[in-house]
Amino acid sequence: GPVLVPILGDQLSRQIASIRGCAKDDTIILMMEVWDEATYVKHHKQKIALIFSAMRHFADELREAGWTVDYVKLDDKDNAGSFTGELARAVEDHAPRLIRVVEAGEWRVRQDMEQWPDKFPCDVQILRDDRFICPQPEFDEWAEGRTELRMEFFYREMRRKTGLLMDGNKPEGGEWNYDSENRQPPKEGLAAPERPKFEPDQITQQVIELVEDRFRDHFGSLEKFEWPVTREEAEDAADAFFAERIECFGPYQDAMVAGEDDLFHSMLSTSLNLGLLNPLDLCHRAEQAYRDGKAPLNSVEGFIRQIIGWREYVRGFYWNQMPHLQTANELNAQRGLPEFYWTGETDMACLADCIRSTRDNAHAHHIQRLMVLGNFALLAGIIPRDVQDWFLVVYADAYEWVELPNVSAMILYADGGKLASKPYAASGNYINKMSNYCAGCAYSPTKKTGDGACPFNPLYWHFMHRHRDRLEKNRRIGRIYANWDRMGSEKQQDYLRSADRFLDTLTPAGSGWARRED
Ligand code: FAD
Ligand code: DLZ
Ligand code: SF4
Repeated sequence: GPVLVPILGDQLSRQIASIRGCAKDDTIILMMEVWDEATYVKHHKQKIALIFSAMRHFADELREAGWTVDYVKLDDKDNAGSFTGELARAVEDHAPRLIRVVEAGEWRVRQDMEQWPDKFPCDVQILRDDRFICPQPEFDEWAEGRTELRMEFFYREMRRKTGLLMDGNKPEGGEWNYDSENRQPPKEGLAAPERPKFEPDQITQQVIELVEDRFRDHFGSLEKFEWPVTREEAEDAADAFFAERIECFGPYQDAMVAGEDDLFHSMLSTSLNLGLLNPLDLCHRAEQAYRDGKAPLNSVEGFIRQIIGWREYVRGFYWNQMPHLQTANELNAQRGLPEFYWTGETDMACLADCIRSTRDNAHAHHIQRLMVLGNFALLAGIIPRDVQDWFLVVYADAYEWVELPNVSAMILYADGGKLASKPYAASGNYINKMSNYCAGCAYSPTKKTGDGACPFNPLYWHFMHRHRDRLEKNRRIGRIYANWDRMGSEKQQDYLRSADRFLDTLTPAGSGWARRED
């Protein structure tokens, strides 16, 4: 029999290890739209449409290049509904001598995959996903014996390993990290050049109809579907970023402007995670822009750090810390996710705008996820599992390997500080400084307590107060307790009462938003 090569929805590259080295006349590529994957959480409608459309386009690309593709659509009559079920059908149909597959990106799917050798009567080869720059054994070795895993040190190793922005064995420009130059608040009227929008073609339109029909009760809008769905479109999106936006990417990386949904961000995460773009290629292009004098070092270093630093690092961290990362709750957060995360109905202008963008675009940029949506969940003490589900559902770029470390470890400190040196807790002052949200808000960022005070202000002190035992020992945060103690008990009680009063107004989300009830 032939070689059977299953290609999962986030492995859409002709350079993927499972295809490399196969012969076209001796290989059947299997791609499967399955109900289990589309519903293990109730993904944003755009996320499902994006993945199915990109899969269908990739199957066409493979066929045009002469490959044989067995493509199972969601509505095919005999669709078994799961990867393992569909593989069983394909084994029956094609009697392969070998199943050759690249390891799944997520724990859930990898558990299934590891059963395949026992389930099927042929050899099964599970290959490393070499789109990532750091193989897992290398990460595990780096992590071994360290109690705190800090991205910065890992990142330097990756710079040396890839040679990106290196000047011999020194970092380009003398510093490894130019983050201090990447914190400019938005100036009045800050807006970015419009990025290319990709009109849905016939394949995408069909998929959109399928999603409207079969996933009607999932979160999110399909009205504005503009994602790149092919390698060509993704390359166009990257071209536009390197031509028009990378220059300001660095300085305004942490800025937020109401209604300006992507500012100078690359908007390439969906294409990267699907496999339409290669991370190392993008970094080389960024470096070239710097070498050609088209982009400043702080922008280029910042972009490269997000990719060979953060992106590689969270993936290594995920596999290093699973499965307990999924259940970690070191701060013992017990409050259910507020309903407004789904409905957007809140008087807090910053949260309302981030949720609106999330609903309309299946996207919010990093600082919105971290310092608005994430910061609120941290301060309000939302159950990690609820927050994880939300982030996994709502973003078109969300896969558990990248979502979970960012949510559990980065924003919620639920791992007790293995990843982050301190919780990213901030009051309204930070959001006011880095955005124009507060001008249009019912609350005042400068009012500390009582009616009309920005809820982030009392929540911040409520959080610090309730976790004093743990955080006081932290060198990077302990100092703030001197401020707290100086306030005196009347002021302190004022803060705590204001926070409690606000927390009492939160309506927890009903069940059924993130997970199916049946
Ligand atoms: P840019 O700002 O242009 O950054 C360039 C690239 O760097 C991104 O495309 C991405 O691949 C990478 N990157 C940047 N920050 C991170 C990071 N913290 N972790 C991993 N990669 C990073 N990113 C996802 O791809 N999927 C997720 O599910 C996801 N969940 C997140 C949840 C939270 C709570 C937070 C704080 C961040 C999350 N991120 C996630 C990281 C980041 O917010 C997105 O990658 C980014 O907003 C995507 O937009 P962009 O392509 O314009 O990014
Ligand atoms: C996210 C997703 C969805 C919604 N649907 C599918 C699908 O039907 N078929 C598929 O191959 N992949 C899908 N995916 C992406 C997978 O969940 C992704 O490949 C996992 O990360 C594998 O670990
Ligand atoms: Fe957000 Fe507070 Fe500013 Fe309102 S005042 S936009 S709630 S930070």
